[in-house]
Amino acid sequence: NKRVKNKRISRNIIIGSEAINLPPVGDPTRPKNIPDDHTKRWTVYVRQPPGDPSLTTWLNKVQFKIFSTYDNPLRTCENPPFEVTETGWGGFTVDVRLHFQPASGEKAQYRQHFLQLEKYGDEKMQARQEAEGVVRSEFLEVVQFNEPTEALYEALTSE
Ligand code: SLL
Repeated sequence: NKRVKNKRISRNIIIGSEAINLPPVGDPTRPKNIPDDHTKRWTVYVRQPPGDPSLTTWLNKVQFKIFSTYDNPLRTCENPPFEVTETGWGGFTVDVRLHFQPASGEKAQYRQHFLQLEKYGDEKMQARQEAEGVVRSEFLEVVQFNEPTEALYEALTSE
């Protein structure tokens, strides 16, 4: 696995979450089998920015470590969509582990994402979250490969 000297390649990903309110207990449209204290449905995700080349050229697998009281809190996504959907009542920090294609020889990289469930930001932002019925929180993350293997370099520069 020879490495390409003096080269650095970066790719962008979006790490984000979306949360919506669940219908209250007693509402006939509330999904069944959800604990009474859960007020939100949320999704945490890793996505490619619009217009970017395919993530899976270099990204092999994503693990999301969610709050320890959930069943099987280490959730593994071997294929897109790289996301986890759950219900709950409170926000917490999700550990996001990015695993790269084996030919890349790269070690996993770690990121964190705070699962924002409540409206946030200035008045205008909160008004939009209210109108859309969704609280979304997204960050652009840069993933850098320093002196990538020849295989990874090939894959990334031929796309
Ligand atoms: C706190 N940081 O300590 C927060 C923890 C945990 C939220 C929030 C339900 C989990 C489940 C849920 O929303 N937990 O049903 O297992 O206040």
